Amino acid sequence: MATTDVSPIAIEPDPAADRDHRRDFSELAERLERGGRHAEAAVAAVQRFEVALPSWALATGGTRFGRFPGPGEPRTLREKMEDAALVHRLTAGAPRISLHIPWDDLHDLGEVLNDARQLGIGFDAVNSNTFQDQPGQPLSYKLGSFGNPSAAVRRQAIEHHLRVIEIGKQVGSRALSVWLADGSNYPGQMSLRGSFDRVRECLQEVYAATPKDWRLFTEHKPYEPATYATVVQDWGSSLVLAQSLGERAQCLVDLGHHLPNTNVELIVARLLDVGKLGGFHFNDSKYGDDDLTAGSIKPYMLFLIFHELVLAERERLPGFDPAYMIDQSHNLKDPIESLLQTVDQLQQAYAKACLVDHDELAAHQASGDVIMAERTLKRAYETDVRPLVAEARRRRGGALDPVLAFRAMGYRAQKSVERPAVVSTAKPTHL
Ligand SMILES: [Mn+2]
Repeated sequence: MATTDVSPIAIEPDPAADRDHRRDFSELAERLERGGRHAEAAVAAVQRFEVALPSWALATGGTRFGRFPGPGEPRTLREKMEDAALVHRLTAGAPRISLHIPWDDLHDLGEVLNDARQLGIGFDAVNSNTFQDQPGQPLSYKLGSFGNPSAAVRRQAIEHHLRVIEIGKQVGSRALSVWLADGSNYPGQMSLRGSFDRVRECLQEVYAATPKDWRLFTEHKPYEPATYATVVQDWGSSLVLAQSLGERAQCLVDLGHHLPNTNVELIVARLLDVGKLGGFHFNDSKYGDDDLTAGSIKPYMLFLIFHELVLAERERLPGFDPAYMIDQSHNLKDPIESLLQTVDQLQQAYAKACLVDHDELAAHQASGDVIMAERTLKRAYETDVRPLVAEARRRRGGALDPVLAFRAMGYRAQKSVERPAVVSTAKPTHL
């Protein structure tokens, strides 16, 4: 899954914007230098940052009340990959797409691989789906998949995962992400321990079928669709699963999959501590699993999460290799614009975290200076790093301002002509 700088899509040069940028960046670099911090190290870090795009986020999402697609949306996996390639071209930070099976049409894998090669797009983790019944499927997941009391339903769910692994092998994936909707809506509906044991048992079989260089990610979620007791409802349950499966099983933290006010950076720290942080599904939420743009509601939390990640990177924690992916539902925004905005927000949060003076912070922590310790973090967080991330993108051939560059190139208008028929696929997007 080598990174490839993409494609023949041209970004129109804007000499005035370029001149302003160079001035802004050199002023920022100079100001940071005066405070003993170094812009170049942060630029280099942002240049290395990569996040995967989920195939389902390239078209408009929706709620159970409705879906309002826009013109020129991708109708096929090829078209989704075209859009993903553009997001990478403009942000220089999103070189891979994450497939969802069976939402993505993979009947001609040779063609899919050929398209991906042409577009310079790689494949990230593969995602299974046992939270919906598929056409022609003999047994229903209404009462769960791996946690279902019926052995036949569990077998069907396992077979699906084995197929997903086979597809993943062929496209060069290195991870399987499993999110289970299993749970109950009413007390007494299912055995709380029995359902968890069944899930663990099924996952053990799936884990054993993954190649030895793959990771298996389990993702927790407190509620929805199960409103009373989700089987993998919290990071504790996810951790128990990962620990009982083996070394290659790790926990995925979907930022929106937490109850309001949960301290997610603390969860990240705990998972890092036991070597079980697999990666992230980036998004944001105000109330619950709102699937909003990362950084749109709680940017300080996003920064504090990246702070934990930068610390782990600096300390070279054994096995630290987080997989980054976006998992959002774009119900109102143009999906491409929202993804451009998201990658930019992630680049900014990472850049800010790279600007924390760790020696200073450690000294304030050791002497118990609460005010100065917090100020050290806030000084990094409050730095306007926009010129810094723009510079990182520029050096990798991306755009200074991805959203403005996207609007200037008229891509959506062109696609509205090329992609006239909007396929109505009102699929749930809250993985
Ligand atoms: Mn997710």
